[in-house]
Amino acid sequence: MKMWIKVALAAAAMAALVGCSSKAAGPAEVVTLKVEGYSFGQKEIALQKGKTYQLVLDNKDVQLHDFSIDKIAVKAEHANDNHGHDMGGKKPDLHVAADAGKSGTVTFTPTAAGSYTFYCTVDGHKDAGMVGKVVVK
Ligand SMILES: [Cu+2]
Repeated sequence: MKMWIKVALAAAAMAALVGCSSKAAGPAEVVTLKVEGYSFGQKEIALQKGKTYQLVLDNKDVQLHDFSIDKIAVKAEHANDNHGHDMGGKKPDLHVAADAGKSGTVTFTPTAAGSYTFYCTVDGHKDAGMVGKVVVK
């Protein structure tokens, strides 16, 4: 009986901790960008300067795609990892790739307001429509 109560209390404490940590430790706002075929789920993404975002590239397609911005001022770790592909020889400031049926994540904080073009660096994909705009205010 006592054991049961302990378990219940532990569970309650865990729930409280989880509830807390998601608020305290995670100022990052999750932005999910879906990819289906040669198309991003959103053509425009509005962000706030100084705020931290976790961008999730959710690739529902049958081939690798990425999200790239050539020039953007961001504070981030591994923002321009090549994720194992060559990015068409480019070195974008912000980049995340996702294999077919997988998702990729990059966490970053935009540090300057402006309008930035995002696109997929895989050959031909930008021309096929994989392009959009990030607006930082
Ligand atoms: Cu693509």
